[in-house]
Amino acid sequence: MSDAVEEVVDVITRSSAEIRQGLVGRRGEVDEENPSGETQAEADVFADELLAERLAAIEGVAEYASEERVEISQVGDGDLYVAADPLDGSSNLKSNNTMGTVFGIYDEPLPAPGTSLVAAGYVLYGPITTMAYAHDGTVTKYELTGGERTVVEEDVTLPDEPLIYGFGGRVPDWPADFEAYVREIESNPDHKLRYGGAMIGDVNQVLTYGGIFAYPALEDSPRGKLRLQFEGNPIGYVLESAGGRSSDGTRSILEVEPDELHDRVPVHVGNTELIDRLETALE
Ligand code: FDP
Repeated sequence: MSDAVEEVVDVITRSSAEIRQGLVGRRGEVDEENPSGETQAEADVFADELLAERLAAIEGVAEYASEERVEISQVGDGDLYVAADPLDGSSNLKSNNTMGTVFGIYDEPLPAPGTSLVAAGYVLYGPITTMAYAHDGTVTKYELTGGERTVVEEDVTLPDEPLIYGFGGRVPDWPADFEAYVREIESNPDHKLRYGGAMIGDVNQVLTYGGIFAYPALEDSPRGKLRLQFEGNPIGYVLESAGGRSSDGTRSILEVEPDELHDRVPVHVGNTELIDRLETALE
């Protein structure tokens, strides 16, 4: 791993302690929308500004882009391009449930396809703060404390027997073929529903127990809800590095060519067998 990539991950590690602490007193909304038209929380803005400032100071970083800002910030002349969702699942602030920080480190100017990711990962603000980090085809899980990372598991792979399923979007808005697939998944008595409304929390359950998470195409939103650069690609990269699959419904999310920075993409990630079946169901 290059020194600059390592530095980006170190900065996110250190910043996560402040982002977590910064949630206190910032659970309200600001009078602004993000580029996808969602109301921003005070903590969204705080986390974005913190990461922008810290990542811009790294010599190897050329661009910083996030779900919370319209434009790409040109921050230097390095060869790394960082995209982040500084606070994924921030609608969970009000109820004090799990949230995360998602990041992708690309070697091409943004917007870029997931095939140009050199590393990606996420921080999970659960009862403890953890990180799942993928690079060079492997995933490592860490516990984060005092700005430091401690390895808890190396070469993380998805368990062979899938246990968990969780699907976003309102059921009446699901296309009929997707709904039929879901009914088949839930008819298996070995499968259990887990859905918390923050992608990172739900994906982390899948990485831990095996299974599938999806935020699918919806009847009136054929590209679903989640953003390709900031959510779909990094999560696809992590799950594929852990031996699973990602799909936009027909192919790996990492192969989707972006048109615009804030493009959305249907997200399906999990055990290979379940994603293969999903693609067959959506054909
Ligand atoms: P949020 O709007 O709270 O930031 O990033 C979007 C996201 O959360 C994901 O984390 C989550 O999976 C999804 O939206 C939840 O959407 P629904 O409320 O439609 O279930």
